[in-house]
Amino acid sequence: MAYNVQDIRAQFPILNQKIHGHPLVYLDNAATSQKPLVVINAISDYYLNYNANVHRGVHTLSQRATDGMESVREQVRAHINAKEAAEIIFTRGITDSINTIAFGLSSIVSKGQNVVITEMEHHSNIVPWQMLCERTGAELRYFPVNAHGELVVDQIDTIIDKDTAVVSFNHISNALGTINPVQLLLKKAQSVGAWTLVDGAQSGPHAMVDVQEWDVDFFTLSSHKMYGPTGLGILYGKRERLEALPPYQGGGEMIATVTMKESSYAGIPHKFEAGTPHIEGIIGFGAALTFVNELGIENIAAHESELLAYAVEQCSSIEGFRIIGDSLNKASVLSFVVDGTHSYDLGVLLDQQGVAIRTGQHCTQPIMDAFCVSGTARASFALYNTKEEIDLFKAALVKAVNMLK
Ligand code: 7TS
Repeated sequence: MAYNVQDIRAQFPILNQKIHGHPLVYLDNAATSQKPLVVINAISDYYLNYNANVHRGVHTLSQRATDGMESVREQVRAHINAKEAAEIIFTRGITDSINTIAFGLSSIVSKGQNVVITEMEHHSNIVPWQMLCERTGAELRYFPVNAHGELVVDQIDTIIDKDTAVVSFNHISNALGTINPVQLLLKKAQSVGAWTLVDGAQSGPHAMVDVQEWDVDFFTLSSHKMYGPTGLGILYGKRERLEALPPYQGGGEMIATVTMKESSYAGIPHKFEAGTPHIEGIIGFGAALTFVNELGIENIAAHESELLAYAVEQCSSIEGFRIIGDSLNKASVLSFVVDGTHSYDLGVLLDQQGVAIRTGQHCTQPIMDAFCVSGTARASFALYNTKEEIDLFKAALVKAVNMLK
């Protein structure tokens, strides 16, 4: 199927509006993507026709809702090639997924061991590990980043050693766009028997991942960055790893038996899904996955790479324009500063011209510090963006810079 961006845009009515009198140019996709009609319709179909709680009722609506939710679990399994659907846990988001694992490892990681992350992690892949290290006395280590925004892996044999308990890092950086050498890091981590986690927040919408090929222990995705609803994350875990961890939260539906004295827990995935799940979100995410897969993630990635190359070419002529993170291997994130301006001011002036970008630290303060910037302006491209929008973005940026200098 030919990639027809105008047909695709017709699926996203939100894009067809004016902001401050200008056509909306939405370039904040790394924060959250817009939702196509098929997702919105799937959610409204759920509420119009089969809203009920899941795994609880014998009645027909509850059965339909349960079947709908469980069919998405199977869809996600197939999407990332997990061995079984029980290895797919529905969480509240990437943050919730990582906290679930970091909490669960509290009684497994101990003093004398270390936890390895990277300098380009989102705070949600830093703070839970710092908290784990505080609880256990383990040491937190990280891979530094070079001037191109790539991981420096020369010291891999000293950073990951026989005492490494956990290695956790992102597949693609939200602040820089860098695509990390996942298999290199995983192989080393596996050679010392460490637990491994890959944060796929930014790769979900751009790259196909096969968790069995990677042989990773945990992999997490965000629905809302993949054209699905907010408030939903996917946590994949290998059966034996998930079974070895205690549940993160206690409550309904995660138990086998409860007496006034004690409780025993259900098997996976339910052990990690206490309480009523985000049923509408899961149903909507199923529709989002179908949408993305019908377009083809490779086709989407090729379209976005073209947009990134075009944006870089267009913006390079702006005086003082500096890209933060110019690895050759990167996804469609353009993080930049313009010397003599503040990213926040650029963001406000772009918004006044209809262009939505993100500014600031992107919840990645350590990598901002490493680049000695207080923050960046970030344009991130999605499957519905066009070269015409990049022309509007560039024109708006030039105008903003001229106003500020
Ligand atoms: N990890 C990465 C790599 C991310 O990009 C994000 C969100 C998260 C984790 C956290 O996801 P959450 O859904 O649990 O909040 N990143 C961004 C961003 O770049 N701008 O806003 C949110």
